[in-house]
Amino acid sequence: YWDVYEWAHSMGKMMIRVCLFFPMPTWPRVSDLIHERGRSLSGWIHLGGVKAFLDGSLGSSSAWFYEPYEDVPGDYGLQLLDMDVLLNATLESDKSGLQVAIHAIGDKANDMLLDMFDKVVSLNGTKDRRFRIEHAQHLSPGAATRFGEHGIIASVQPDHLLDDADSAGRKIGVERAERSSYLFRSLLAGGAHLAFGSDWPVSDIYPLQAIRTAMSRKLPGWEAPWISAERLPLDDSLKAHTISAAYACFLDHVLGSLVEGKYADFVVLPSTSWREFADDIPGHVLATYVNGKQAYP
Ligand SMILES: *[C@@H]1O[C@H](CO)[C@@H](O)[C@H](O)[C@H]1NC(C)=O
Ligand SMILES: *[C@H]1O[C@H](CO)[C@@H](O)[C@H](O)[C@H]1NC(C)=O
Repeated sequence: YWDVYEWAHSMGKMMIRVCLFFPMPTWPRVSDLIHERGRSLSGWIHLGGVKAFLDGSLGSSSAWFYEPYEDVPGDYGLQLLDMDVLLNATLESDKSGLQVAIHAIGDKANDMLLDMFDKVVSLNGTKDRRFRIEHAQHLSPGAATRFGEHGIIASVQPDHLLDDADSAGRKIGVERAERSSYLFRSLLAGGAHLAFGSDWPVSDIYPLQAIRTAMSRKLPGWEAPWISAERLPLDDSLKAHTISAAYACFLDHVLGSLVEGKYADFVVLPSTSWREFADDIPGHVLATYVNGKQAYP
């Protein structure tokens, strides 16, 4: 779709910045495009890298686990790619300078990726790669700290928690669900780069709601949080949705914080203090500025 975005940009219609990831098998074409045009086609359109899927989702019982689903006996989920094929494509993409993002939801899928990343580093040395694991939703004991070893990005979507909090116990058992699910705080403590996103249109696109979910881990109407120890304070949630999300796209030099030299992309909140904001996260912003210009309302 990059040419569609370019068309929108040429018509002066772009109001959001995009960082595009392409299907992993197309890596030679993405690599050629970047060598020809550079990583930024404009201030609005950035070429990120390549993306692959190692497993499915919890909701469809296709996330890849060590232990079977409680509600589908004998079913461990789906492994969508052969690990040797994935290692080969990752090494090739990585050597050509592309950032690699791979979807993993189940604990086994996440461990297999962490093992594969270890291999890439041992075969091709350390460099600033910013490997991304998309979702990193269920982690085996100890996996959270392995993200930190190679500065891997846990690209997570707090609002998916709202879809799973109620059903995870039925799908994988309460004990497994509670020790493995959406371990945001453990990931940060283990040195992972924690980047928030929405996964829109699968989930709601609204960032303030994602921040609220990461802080409260409560479904509407719930009294108690789901896995209370993994709730994040405001500061960490804000960073995950701003500077760390920019870092996860190699765009933290131009986005993600309000400092001289970066784009003036920001919102005006109705709260009068951070304390007030944290106590009662507003349902709306007063205004949105993009590139220094008011874009909303
Ligand atoms: C990947 O596979 C291709 C085709 O089999 C091979 O030519 C290439 O050397 C492999 N690359 C790596 C990094 O192993
Ligand atoms: C990465 O591995 C390839 C062999 O697969 C080798 O040719 C290349 O020099 C390695 N790069 C680094 C930075 O180690």
